[in-house]
Amino acid sequence: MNQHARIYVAGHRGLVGSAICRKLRSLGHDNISTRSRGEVDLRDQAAVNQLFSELKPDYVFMAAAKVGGILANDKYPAEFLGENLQIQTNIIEAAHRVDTKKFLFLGSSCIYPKFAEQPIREDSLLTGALEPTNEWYAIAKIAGIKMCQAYRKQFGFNAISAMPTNLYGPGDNFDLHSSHVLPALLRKFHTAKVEEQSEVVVWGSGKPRREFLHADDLADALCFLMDHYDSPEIINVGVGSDVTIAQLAELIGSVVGYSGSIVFDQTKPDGTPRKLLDVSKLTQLGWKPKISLEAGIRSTYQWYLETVKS
Ligand code: GFB
Repeated sequence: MNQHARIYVAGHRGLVGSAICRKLRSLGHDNISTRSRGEVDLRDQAAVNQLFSELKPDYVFMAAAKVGGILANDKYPAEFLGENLQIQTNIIEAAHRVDTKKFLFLGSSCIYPKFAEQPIREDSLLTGALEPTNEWYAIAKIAGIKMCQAYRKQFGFNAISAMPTNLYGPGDNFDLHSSHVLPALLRKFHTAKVEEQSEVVVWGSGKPRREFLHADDLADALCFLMDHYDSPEIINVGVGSDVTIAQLAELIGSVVGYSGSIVFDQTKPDGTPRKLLDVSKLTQLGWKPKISLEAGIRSTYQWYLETVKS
């Protein structure tokens, strides 16, 4: 991507989109376009076509999606399936129509089978049943991958698909009902410390393992892939190691400075037991993450204190 290339970042207000914009600006890109939800409804094909005929982007980062944690996925299956299908189908078609040079689609590690062999290789896709709590979102994301492959096969459209592991960072959603585990626990531990509560409730058994990638590392990887990856095959983006939810809770407790106890609410779902990505394909291309989990949690907590609380 040259520095004056026309770049459209879909979903720029979200965790991933905002990180991509920060990264692109830091690399000196000066022609980045974004649109808020109020300006363009990405579920509306006519509005999306109109936007693309105005912008005619050379590069598109497709980070717009309906996302959420384990309970939100389970509670709103229609939106997680339907809205994601609409948004991604509209954007892929519109980008193809205006001859976008390169298109990057973002999937998720939940596209892989619930009991995939660990660490999960890219070729595990569609080899087994999905985790029921997020199968709706996963099916939409699998359809997005297939759309990219279909447009490449039929029209020569240069679309690539990256599969990030669980993400966190500044700009995350801290709402306790719809968020992912890491921001939820930061908020719960912070509240417990400030209100001097004797315990923090963590959902599930604490035994599931998750891999966490900072959004700034993801954005760095995505810019790298735009420049160095051209293949219909999906590519994993992760850190290559994981922790149990109980270990994550301990770590967050120590970063926040909370000294009470942790209790597990086993009436809440665990979800997939483990989803550690095999990142050897990306590592071989020459990319590695830079932000450790502890440093990333510290800076995200700082952001939470400065932004959300104020
Ligand atoms: O991050 P999370 O909501 O989603 O939950 P998934 C991860 C694990 O943390 C689960 C536990 O075992 C949760 O039960 N957990 C413990 C909590 N305490 C909490 C809490 O307070 N809030 C939340 N949210 N979880 C998501 C999918 O699955 O992974 C998405 O739902 C997406 O579709 C994302 O694919 C990558 O990791 O289970």
